[in-house]
Amino acid sequence: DPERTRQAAPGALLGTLVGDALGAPYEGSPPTTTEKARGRLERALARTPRPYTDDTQMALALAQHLLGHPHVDPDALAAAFRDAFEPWRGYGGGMHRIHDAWECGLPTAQAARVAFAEGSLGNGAAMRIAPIGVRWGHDPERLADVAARSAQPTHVHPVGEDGAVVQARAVGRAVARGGFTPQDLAELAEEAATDELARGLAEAASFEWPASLGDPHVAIADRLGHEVLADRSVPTACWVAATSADPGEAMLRALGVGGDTDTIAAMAVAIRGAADGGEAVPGELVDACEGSPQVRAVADELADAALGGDAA
Ligand code: F2R
Ligand code: MG
Ligand code: MG
Ligand code: MG
Repeated sequence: DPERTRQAAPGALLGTLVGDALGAPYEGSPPTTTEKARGRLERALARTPRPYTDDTQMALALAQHLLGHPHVDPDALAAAFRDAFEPWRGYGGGMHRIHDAWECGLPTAQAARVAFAEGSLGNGAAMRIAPIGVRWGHDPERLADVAARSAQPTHVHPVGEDGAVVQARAVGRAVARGGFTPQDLAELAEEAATDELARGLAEAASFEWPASLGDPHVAIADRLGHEVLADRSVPTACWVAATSADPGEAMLRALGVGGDTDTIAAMAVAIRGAADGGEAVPGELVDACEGSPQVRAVADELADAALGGDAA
């Protein structure tokens, strides 16, 4: 459905931006109640524009790359990440070392192992993946293949790569179906390549929390995780997306879960935004973020590319 892709593209990319920029002040915060999460959001909105961080910077670079390389070329993508890199955007420690290795001319595959010999299992390849969900949401098999390739410059650890594939599949499902529910969590668990992601998603799919116990945020952070590792944040973001009625609620829930707040919010609001469309992402949140016109423009270009056919 072309109209769905046109709506989903800005939803997914603006969702990444809003979650990142409004979650960033609370990266590293403990989980809290919904009421206090509302306070976190109000304080973020009180001083604008909110700068985006590495999550959006890399998503923008990946989106631009996809326009010229729809199936992803890891060497060219590494060069795009290198050129976009601004060190003050809050990158992970391993990313600074990989960037230096690129600057020193190390081949992509070697640079990907300079920080951690087995590769990074951080959520950095997942946090930036929404453009691939938009571009390939109509073709799940190709989507998984392209998502895995997009992780190669920075996240060659199987868990880091699988986190990226799972998050791409989640956005892709939301793009293709215009919805995202707990049933999707169970299906994503079955498709996961690693035990770590499969376990986290299965736990997310079966998580039950009686309303009488109050907000689930502490229990979610404990059981599913809210840390920087892919298997401790991607299932959490998928759970937030599946249990929120709209992108605004996903933003609040992610602020409540805390921990790697910018990244969990970026991933959760991207999925919810893809499912509900760009119009469903509150304008007040979008307008508060640095770079929203640029993100909107590249989302439209990506939708054009996705609708242009698979031959590209
Ligand atoms: N890094 C942050 N936030 C904290 C630092 C910000 C700082 N205060 C500042 O302002 O500069 N946020 C961003 O990083 C996350 C994405 O990380 P990515 O791209 O995966 O990076 P990295 O370094 O590869 O992995 C992150 C950490 O995970 C641990 N780790 C990864 N692989 C490991 C391995 N094989 N063995 C052991 N540990 C591993 C390390 O602690 C890494 O540093 C997002 O939250 C983004 O917002
Ligand atoms: Mg960040
Ligand atoms: Mg190519
Ligand atoms: Mg983060």
